[in-house]
Amino acid sequence: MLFGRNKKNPIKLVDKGVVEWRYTTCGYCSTGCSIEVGLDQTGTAVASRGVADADVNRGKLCIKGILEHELFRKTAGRGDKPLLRDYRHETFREVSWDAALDKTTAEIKRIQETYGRDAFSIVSTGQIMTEEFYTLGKLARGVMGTNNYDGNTTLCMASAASGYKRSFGSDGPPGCYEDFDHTDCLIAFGSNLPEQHPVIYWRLKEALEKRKFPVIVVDPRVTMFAQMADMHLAITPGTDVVLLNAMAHVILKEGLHKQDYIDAHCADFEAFKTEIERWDPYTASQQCGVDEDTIRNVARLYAKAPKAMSIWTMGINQSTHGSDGVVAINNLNLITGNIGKPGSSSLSITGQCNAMGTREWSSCSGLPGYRVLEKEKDREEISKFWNVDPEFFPKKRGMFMTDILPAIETGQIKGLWLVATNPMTSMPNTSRIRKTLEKLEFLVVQDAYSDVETNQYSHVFLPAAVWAEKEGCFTNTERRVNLIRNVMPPNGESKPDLWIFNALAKRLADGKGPSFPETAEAVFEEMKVLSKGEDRILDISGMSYAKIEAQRGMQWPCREGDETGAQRLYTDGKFQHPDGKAKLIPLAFVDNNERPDDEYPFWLNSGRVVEHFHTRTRTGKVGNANKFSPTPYMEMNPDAAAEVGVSHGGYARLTSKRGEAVVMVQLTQRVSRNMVFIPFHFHDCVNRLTLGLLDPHSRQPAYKQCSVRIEPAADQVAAAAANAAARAY
Ligand SMILES: Nc1nc2c(c(=O)[nH]1)N[C@H]1C(S)=C(S)[C@@H](COP(=O)(O)OP(=O)(O)OC[C@H]3O[C@@H](n4cnc5c(=O)[nH]c(N)nc54)[C@H](O)[C@@H]3O)O[C@H]1N2
Ligand SMILES: Nc1nc2c(c(=O)[nH]1)N[C@H]1C(S)=C(S)[C@@H](COP(=O)(O)OP(=O)(O)OC[C@H]3O[C@@H](n4cnc5c(=O)[nH]c(N)nc54)[C@H](O)[C@@H]3O)O[C@H]1N2
Ligand code: SF4
Ligand SMILES: [Mo]
Repeated sequence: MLFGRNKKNPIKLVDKGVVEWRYTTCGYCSTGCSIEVGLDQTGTAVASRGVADADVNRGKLCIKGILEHELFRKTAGRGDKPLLRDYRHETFREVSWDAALDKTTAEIKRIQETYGRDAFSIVSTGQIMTEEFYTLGKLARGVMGTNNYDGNTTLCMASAASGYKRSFGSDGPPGCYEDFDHTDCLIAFGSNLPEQHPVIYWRLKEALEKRKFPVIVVDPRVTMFAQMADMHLAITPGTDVVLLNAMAHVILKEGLHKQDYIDAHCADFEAFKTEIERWDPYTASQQCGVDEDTIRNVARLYAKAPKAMSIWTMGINQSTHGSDGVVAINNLNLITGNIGKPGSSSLSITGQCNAMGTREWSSCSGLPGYRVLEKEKDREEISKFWNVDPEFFPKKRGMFMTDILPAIETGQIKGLWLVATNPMTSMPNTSRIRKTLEKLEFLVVQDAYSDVETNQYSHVFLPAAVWAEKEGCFTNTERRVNLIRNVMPPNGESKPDLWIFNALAKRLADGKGPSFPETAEAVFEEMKVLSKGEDRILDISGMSYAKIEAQRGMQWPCREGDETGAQRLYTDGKFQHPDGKAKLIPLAFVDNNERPDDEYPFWLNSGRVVEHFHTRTRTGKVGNANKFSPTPYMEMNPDAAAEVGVSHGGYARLTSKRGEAVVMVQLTQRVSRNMVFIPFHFHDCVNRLTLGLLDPHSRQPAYKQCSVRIEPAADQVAAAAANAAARAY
């Protein structure tokens, strides 16, 4: 055996016959790992490996990345031909690209001419390339002129973007992963890093191996992250703002704040202080479920650490106080002077591989390059650059995704184009979404997979190339722009999203208006021009595809002539509000969640598992990922299960005010007696139950807070029947 005899090289990897490695970036989560895909002699993709000299992942990948080349296999459900049907319940017929695009163009024109430009709406994603986002934005705002254009990032990062803008005057996470190597205290709110961003977690663990500092995890559930933390604060769902206000109270009361930093760089301290007076730890503990001593202890730890940082993900964003939660985290970091220094940050861990790219360049919430519709100067600049009349742009952003769908119910919106998002599984209260989609006069679905649930309701399906079947950039959590080189040709007749946008632009623009470059690199060069400027933080003009690949990703801002990008924002304490200061924003708290009661006694919490990505259009087909988690299940506390009579490995029916779902029961102490947790990856499952009240600032749904009743379901057959019945209403 090799073992023992060859201690220096004990592991022998299987030789897969790779003759060439091609450079890309992972297309799942926002960590932004650099990947090389190995091709064998026949040109088949046979392996994926982490790129050793990439700063983000340093050779590492998680299970999804390691198996990512399997996406290039021809699998059932992968879209390979454009499909069309004239009536919703008719079967699809395969058609040529011309026929599918002509039909789409005709329907967009008909709907806009009949009901007005805004009656046709577009919902995109965080999972296509930045160049594609920019092109879609140009088409939506500069050619079609619909104001009801948004992305699924409203389900994901909207609260972070909104909170950053409110506090700092601009979106953009100010920190980076390297901050772990410098910080003296880290607090994580509603983030399960080991499962959802495994390689960021690995970076944190590496830092901790070299230098010990306290890690505090705030999460109602004992996650993998909570298990490794020094302190776990099992907060009452939806009350992070209360905890953060109380921490600020302790810090101000005990004089642990940095008055110099506040005086020099923050506005509205007095108003903030007045609100914070009310939030003594005792009062707060009654609401947030964290005892007052722990609140004091954590506040002191954080404020006394020479450098402290906060990270957060969906436990904060997906709440009716999502935007306020982000602001509260920013407040904490501002009063303790923890912004823009190594190890000091307010770092939102983003979600999808290119959730940042859409925020930066898609024009969903405004105009490209962090420009807004509300500013005349921004409208003028873009109208000149795109060759459109400035009056063509609306002066205010239109509806968010979570308002677009209800507007279909009320008849304001008649046509919808979905690009790389699957609301039939991912939106709250999916039985309502089903009825909503049925009301549309025209639905076009542009997706890499034709078996995506939303496609059941479409008139036209446009098959898109996936991941490295095309070329372009993603921006990760630490503002790093990284490159996906084209590794394989698109599957079947599917086309890169950029090609599809350009083909529709040609038809819709009739030769007028903006020009649409054909290659991703040409689009990137155009974006660079728009990004340039002393006062623009999102400057990418110093980058090029060649430089990005050579450096394995570059962070913005990277100004013309810069060799590398900047690691952090606001290092000089100058913020993006007109007065150059950050705002300290007082936060009142209104408890408006649906809460457990006698009829629905359990909190329903939802989220993710490591081996699946979202609605499983991709990981559901990667055998070794799916095998780990093939069945819809719920985590339930054993004592609670005994009370309601459900058993480990058995089935249970959950009922909320919205609907029902049946899942397998997994007993665990990870959840408390009055809470269950269900991964949202499965269709007809947790989102049949969720309420999804919206945050008033970001319009993001509160996926993580609602209440349910639980009862045993006889067996799997009964469960299947119940599910089918549920589907019928
Ligand atoms: N494997 C895998 N990785 C992914 C994804 C995936 O689908 N699969 N998706 C990517 C995307 S788009 C995203 S947005 C991220 C999401 O990444 P995360 O946000 O880390 O993942 P979630 O499991 O959705 O939620 C995180 C935690 O929030 C907690 N939580 C619930 N309510 C509250 C609350 O009121 N307060 C606090 N403090 N915590 C609460 C939950 O218990 C849960 O453990 O993951 C990205 N990475
Ligand atoms: N209950 C509950 N629900 C949730 C959440 C939760 O925590 N709990 N989390 C929410 C969050 S944070 C998010 S981000 C959303 C995600 O929700 P969705 O965006 O609806 O889910 P995905 O499955 O990622 O859908 C992306 C689609 O894009 C397709 N696709 C992939 N690559 C390409 C490409 O290159 N081109 C094209 N055209 N298509 C492509 C995929 O096949 C897939 O159908 O779910 C939200 N829903
Ligand atoms: S950590 Fe995220 S980016 Fe890295 S390999 Fe895994 S899914 Fe891909
Ligand atoms: Mo997300």
